[in-house]
Amino acid sequence: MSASPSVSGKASEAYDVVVVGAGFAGMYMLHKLRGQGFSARVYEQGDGVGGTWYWNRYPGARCDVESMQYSYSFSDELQQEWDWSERYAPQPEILKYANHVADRFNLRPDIQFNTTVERTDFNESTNLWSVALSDGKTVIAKFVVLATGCLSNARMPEIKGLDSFEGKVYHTGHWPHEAVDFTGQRVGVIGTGSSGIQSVPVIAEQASHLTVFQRTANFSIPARNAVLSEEERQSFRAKYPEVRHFARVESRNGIYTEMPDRGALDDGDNERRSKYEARWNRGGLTFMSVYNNLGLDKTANDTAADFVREKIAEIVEDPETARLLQPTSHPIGTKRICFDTEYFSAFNRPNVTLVDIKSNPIEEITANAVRTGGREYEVDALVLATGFDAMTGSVARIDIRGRNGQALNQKWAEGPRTYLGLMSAGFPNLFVITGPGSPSVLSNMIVSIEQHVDWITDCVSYMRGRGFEAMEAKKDAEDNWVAHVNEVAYATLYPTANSWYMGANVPGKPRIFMPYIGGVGPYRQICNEVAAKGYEGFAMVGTEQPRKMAAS
Ligand code: NA7
Repeated sequence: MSASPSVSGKASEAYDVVVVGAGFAGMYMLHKLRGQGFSARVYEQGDGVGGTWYWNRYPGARCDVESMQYSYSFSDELQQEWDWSERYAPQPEILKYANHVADRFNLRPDIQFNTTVERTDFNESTNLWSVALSDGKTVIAKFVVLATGCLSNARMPEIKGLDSFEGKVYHTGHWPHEAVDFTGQRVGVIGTGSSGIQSVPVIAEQASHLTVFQRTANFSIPARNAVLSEEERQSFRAKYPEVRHFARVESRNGIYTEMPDRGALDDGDNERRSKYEARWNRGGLTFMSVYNNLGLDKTANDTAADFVREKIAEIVEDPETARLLQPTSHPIGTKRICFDTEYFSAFNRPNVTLVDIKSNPIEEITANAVRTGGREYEVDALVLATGFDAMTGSVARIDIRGRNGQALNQKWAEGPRTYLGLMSAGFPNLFVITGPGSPSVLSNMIVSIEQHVDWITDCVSYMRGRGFEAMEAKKDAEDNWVAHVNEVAYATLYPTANSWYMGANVPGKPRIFMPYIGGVGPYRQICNEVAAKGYEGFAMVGTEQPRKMAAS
């Protein structure tokens, strides 16, 4: 790896760009930077690529965006040659795809695995970052890109006695690489978000008994997963130009689907019901886009929520279990809606019990049981499907020091502050991919990742071409953006839910609606306009003059 002329001579290793993480964001970032002649090095804490799909190996793990869309678009050869086997790809297949991409584009030589970035400091006199690694080395970089993922910091719940449990404890977000077989075991699952909802039906088939500990009932729509035929793949591939264009430019969530043109209350009861029924039967993520106001108007939202609650009551045979499974704590869609395969019907099995830990919180975990409501539920193994310190958790694990030695964790103590979700004032040349303040987790992540990577690459190429040494978000631009992110969020129902979007799942985390809800298409347009105006809202450091960096 040759260091670029602009950063060489400062340390044993120096790069134009250090990228943190080798998930889908880090891999594409590396590919794109190399294509522009930048020297780049990726550090990845795991021993393989894939990011969230490397860690989340729990039973039933599957993407909730259709596989033909949850895939890179930057290479037409890649999207034409890869055969997705199912409508929603299972985790092992997505991980195989990530490995295929790493091999196909020869990314591995520039990725250092089993290495955590522990600390990074900005040097104001040289405008360079020093990056301290878990292997004891420090490398120098002009730019640091945090491709650390939004759902990669698995969160252990604080439950009394958890350490004293003598059986095996698994977190869905940190699942072992070898297969886990629960056959003949009494298993307890704590948590009923997407990970719990996907894993429960699979574990129920193996376990002698499964006890599901539910704090908050969740809305879930049938995924209607199915094998993809060659004809289906071919017809989708043929329309890729249209699909990708729509997802990037026109959509709100990075997904190719119909755009609703009316609100839920514009239809009569029968018409509305038949539309919900059709979406329920179609399955998947488009349920919420049957109408254009489900995320905005509580009365409209109630019509969709009531429909799903009725469905749950129809599926679940025991009325008390059905009642507990019917979500009432939040409007539908304001916590990430789930997609399942036989989740609710799993509770009709004689070997599955639902325990309400909202009314009776877990008192203690003992050596072999979970105690709640004065009763002990004996289990041989515990599955913690308790989620993540989402969006900011993985960034917070790195000690990032910007101007004047300021810690990013300190700056973000009251909640993340960014301009466009891409940069934070006081931290020059430090980019975040799909960070807080960008559409991120409210979108098809790969669409948003590609947009950020392309924008960042254009930006550093622009700086190289003009000889700028550093770039930094201006404070007023950041303040305005944070205000805008809040304004659009609070015009919706989303902030009314105690969701991980709000940081509400982590005790003590500030309650801020973190992603940008303004939509993928409008957000891209804003980013493009900022760039077209010479990176409006960013301060460039250094005199504008053509200078050479690597390969320029
Ligand atoms: P989520 O969606 O954050 O779900 C976590 C679940 O665990 C949720 O039901 C929580 O209840 C529950 N939880 C968390 N902490 C506790 C404690 N201490 N005690 C009991 N129950 C607890 O994480 P997932 O991994 O399922 O999904 C994350 C995203 O991945 C998902 O949205 C998709 O985008 C993919 P709560 O709701 O907080 O009451």
